[in-house]
Amino acid sequence: MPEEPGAQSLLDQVAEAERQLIEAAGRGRPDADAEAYFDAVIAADQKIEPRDAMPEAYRKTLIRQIAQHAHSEIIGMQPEGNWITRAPSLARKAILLAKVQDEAGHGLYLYAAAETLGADREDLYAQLLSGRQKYSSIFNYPTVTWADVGAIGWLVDGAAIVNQVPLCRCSYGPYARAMIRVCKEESFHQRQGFQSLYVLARGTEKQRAMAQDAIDRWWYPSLAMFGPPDADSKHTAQSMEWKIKRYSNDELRQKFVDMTVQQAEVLGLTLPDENLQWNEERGHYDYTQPDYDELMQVIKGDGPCNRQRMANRREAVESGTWVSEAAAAYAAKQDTRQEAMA
Ligand code: FAQ
Repeated sequence: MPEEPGAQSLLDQVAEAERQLIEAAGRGRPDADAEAYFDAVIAADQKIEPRDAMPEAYRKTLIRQIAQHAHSEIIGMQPEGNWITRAPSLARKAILLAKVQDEAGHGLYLYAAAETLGADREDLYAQLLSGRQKYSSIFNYPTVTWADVGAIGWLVDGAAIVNQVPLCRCSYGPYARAMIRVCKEESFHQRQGFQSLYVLARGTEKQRAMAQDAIDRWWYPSLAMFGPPDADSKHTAQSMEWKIKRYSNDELRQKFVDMTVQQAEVLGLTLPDENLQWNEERGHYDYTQPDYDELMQVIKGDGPCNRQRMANRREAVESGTWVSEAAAAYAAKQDTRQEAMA
């Protein structure tokens, strides 16, 4: 029981408060019981927080996934960034600028979440540049027309939301909390993509054809974003046991197909799959699987734009070094001034 502070001197009260804090920090989290504590938190659908003991493999899996996710957001700025100077109107340009800026923000929340696991941000950047850590396959495809920006918003952000909404319930607190804001913003991104394609689909014949061509090219790479089929997914079973992932790759892919077919009907555009058909028995649409050999090739670095994306990233780091050096020098100067004034 905590003691009443009444009769103690102030310093005694501080010492007692410190003792109680140490006792509380130890309570329920003794080293010997760390594994049982982790299992109990996962079983109770509670959150593991940075202060909690966790299996090393859980920590490593989270760093791998969160880092890959963060890199995807940062590299993902490139395909759409390609159209900022060529957006067809001031309004479209402002929307696209805001969207690309949001992706940078998502990258920052995610790098911060990885840091809570003990990862070093500079090290994560270095691993991206050396190719040891990956980013989503989808950002290795080119954006050749303006309609590709709409298709990315509708299909790529649409797939990202289907994948990421369950991550809001991920067992690791900082990742789950970051995902809540990310998902709200992705939802806006998806709608702007849909709206942009909706306008093109009701424009001239050329505009409609451009929108259809973009969907034809982005459909299968978007399906591949969900990862290899469950039978070949090496991490899914363990990640689901740890409640990092809540659904398998194939379950999420199916959810995305079911949702998107109906939206394509509203757009009045066609998804490029002759086998798309409602299956009454399964209660889902049947569809043609993406080419998983192509996915593996793209992941390995052999997609249409892998080299270009990495070269741009390297160039951005090199040409931006003077900015971060100047910012660090300015911050150090401010600290020195404040210390002198204190
Ligand atoms: N691309 O055993 P699994 C966005 C790798 S953000 C590249 O199934 P897991 C927003 C996988 O890492 C898009 N690699 O793995 C936006 C593993 O490799 P490793 C990014 C892939 O982790 C929109 C190996 O294959 N989203 O779009 C891919 O259980 C517009 C075996 O696979 C996330 O990162 C792939 N498509 O499941 C931004 C979401 N698929 O490390 C800008 C979080 C698989 O063993 C513009 N991540 N791999 O060498 C996840 O949900 C999961 O990590 C999966 C993969 C579902 C991606």
